[in-house]
Amino acid sequence: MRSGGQSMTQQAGTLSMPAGDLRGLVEAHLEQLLADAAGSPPHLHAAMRHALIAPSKRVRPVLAYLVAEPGPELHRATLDLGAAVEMVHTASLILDDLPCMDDAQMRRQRPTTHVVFGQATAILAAIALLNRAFGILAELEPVPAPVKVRLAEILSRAIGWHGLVAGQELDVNARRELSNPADVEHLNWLKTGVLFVAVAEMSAVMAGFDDRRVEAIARFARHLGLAFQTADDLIDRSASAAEAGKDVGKDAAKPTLVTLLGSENAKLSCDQHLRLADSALIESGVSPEPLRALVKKIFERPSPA
Ligand code: GRG
Repeated sequence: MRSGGQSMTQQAGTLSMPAGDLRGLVEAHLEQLLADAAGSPPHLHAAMRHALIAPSKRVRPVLAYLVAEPGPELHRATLDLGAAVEMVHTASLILDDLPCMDDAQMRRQRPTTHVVFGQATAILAAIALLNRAFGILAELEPVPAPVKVRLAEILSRAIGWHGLVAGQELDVNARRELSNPADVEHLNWLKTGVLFVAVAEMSAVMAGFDDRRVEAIARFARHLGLAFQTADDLIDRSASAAEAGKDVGKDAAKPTLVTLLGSENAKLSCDQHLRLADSALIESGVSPEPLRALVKKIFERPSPA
């Protein structure tokens, strides 16, 4: 289950950390990686920092760590991998908030990146973060080159024209015509599920899981991602902007599982996905308790950070 034949004692230090402390570790790591941007144009650097080093749950990098359960040998690489996916996620948030997309004013408890730095720099900051994510994967140590190639392939497919980008295109230009909950759930899969699955799958591959365990942890992440998006839609309807740390009510007139099924049925759908996620987690052989604690923390409160 654990990489590099590490003993429980060697693992205990980091893996027994509460998710909040692991989030602190992730944030310190993001700071370190962003130091590489020192010397880039200050306006661009500040925009990347504004978007990336901002209050966030850091669900994806924490997920990466709890799936891999790394020993000392893969500790840094697992943080790198999670940070790479966090950079992609942050890039997607910057783009999603632009006036031509969601036209959002607030994100991660701050004014959105384009509001502070202008649209041109916001777009460039997103491209720079997206680009750096693949550089980080290429530089992972001590990960063998064929494994790094597979990680890059998983990430590229997840965010590309059959993944995140496709989801955003449908969201911007086709969502309003959706009337079937299954179609909405497919959109949720593309916009949110694919990146959850990618980070879990990448982490499992890097940690050396066999195919059966990779499939099970990917299934866990798929159900978690679908539940997460529905919870996000419930927050959009019920939380205040201050609680959510971002604009809310943006989806009130759009088809979501909440607007199509009603809040109560959307909550039932969420619970069903969480049950299926838990079964897959058990099948995966990954220590369930830290991930269950993460799931509990995510779903117990409306605030994103
Ligand atoms: C290829 C970078 C890239 C983007 C292209 C713009 C775009 C396509 C996609 C946007 C997808 C998007 C914004 C999906 C929403 C996903 C979601 C649930 C966001 C909220 O995530 P949290 O709650 O946020 O994890 P924090 O701030 O806590 O990280």
